[in-house]
Amino acid sequence: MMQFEQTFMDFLLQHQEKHNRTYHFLILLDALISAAKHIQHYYLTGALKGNLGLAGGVNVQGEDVMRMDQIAHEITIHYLKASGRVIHAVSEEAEEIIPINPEGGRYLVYFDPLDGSSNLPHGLPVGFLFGIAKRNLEGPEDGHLRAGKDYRAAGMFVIPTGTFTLGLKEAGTWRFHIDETMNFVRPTRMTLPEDTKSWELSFNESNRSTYAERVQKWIVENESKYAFRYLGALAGDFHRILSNGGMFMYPAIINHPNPKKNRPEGKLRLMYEAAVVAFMCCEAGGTAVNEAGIPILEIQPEKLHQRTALYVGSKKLVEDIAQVLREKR
Ligand code: FDP
Repeated sequence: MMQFEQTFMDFLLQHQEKHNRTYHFLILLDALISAAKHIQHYYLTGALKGNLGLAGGVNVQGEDVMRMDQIAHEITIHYLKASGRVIHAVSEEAEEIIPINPEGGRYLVYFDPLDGSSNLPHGLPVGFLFGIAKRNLEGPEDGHLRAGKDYRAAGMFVIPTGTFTLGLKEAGTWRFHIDETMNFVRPTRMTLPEDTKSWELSFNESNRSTYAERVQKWIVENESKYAFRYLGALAGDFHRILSNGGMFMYPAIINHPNPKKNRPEGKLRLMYEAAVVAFMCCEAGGTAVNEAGIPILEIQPEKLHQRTALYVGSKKLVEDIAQVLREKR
């Protein structure tokens, strides 16, 4: 007898039917998966074709090179439009909100189609991150600036590794792997491990002296207990934390020797980076806070590309540093 893996679409179909839901969400996820596969293909062949370079360059065919993140953005918008299910989208690659199907759409999508740009020229892992909120079908239209707690789902593709992780509201975080037929298969529920032996700390060590003193002190007191790993692409670093436990952090930068380089509000974007990983983490039994120790999912965005500091991972560890962050200065 042949053995078949359960595909993502079969998994999601069962999920929707179990909860008595429509198939609109399936159509949207199918569009996001098509976009991710398309981006992955482009990325995998990009180095040979000379398409991973910076915009303004020329590739081996003598064609002008478009920035890879711009290509990823265009691919995603194409599939979102084709799905017919999206009202508006917010992309890291576009300053303004993008109307997709304002009348007939049902979902709001926040995405970063190619996150982790320092890995780009090397063809190393980057992320396609997205969060999904739903139109308020009963009441008055309630706007596109949604807090992470309003997301119905949030996920990430680690490109080009063929892994896909999706958090579903009150239904857990699930990981899938791409198979030889280009289907994402084998749903595996992710739960952050309790055992601290595998826990890791992940942050940009070269920024350490720029963090708040109390954050630096916390690092000194805790770093020897855990392995240290840093890829420099949020999706890849968070992927490890979700499997191994521990904490990824990108603290506020407030003590930079060049004050112009300080980032007191943090670096990562709230709606399509921090809230996305926070959502998946919370559904896997973890938590996430900002520099004030406030849960990331509670933060009401005031602008599209709002930034935040981020501490995300195993509950005990994040709550420990959150306590320090909440202390009065
Ligand atoms: P990048 O600037 O390289 O695009 O979103 C921004 C992000 O990558 C994250 O993916 C990553 O975790 C972080 O910034 C890396 O920043 P540093 O290079 O400052 O460590």
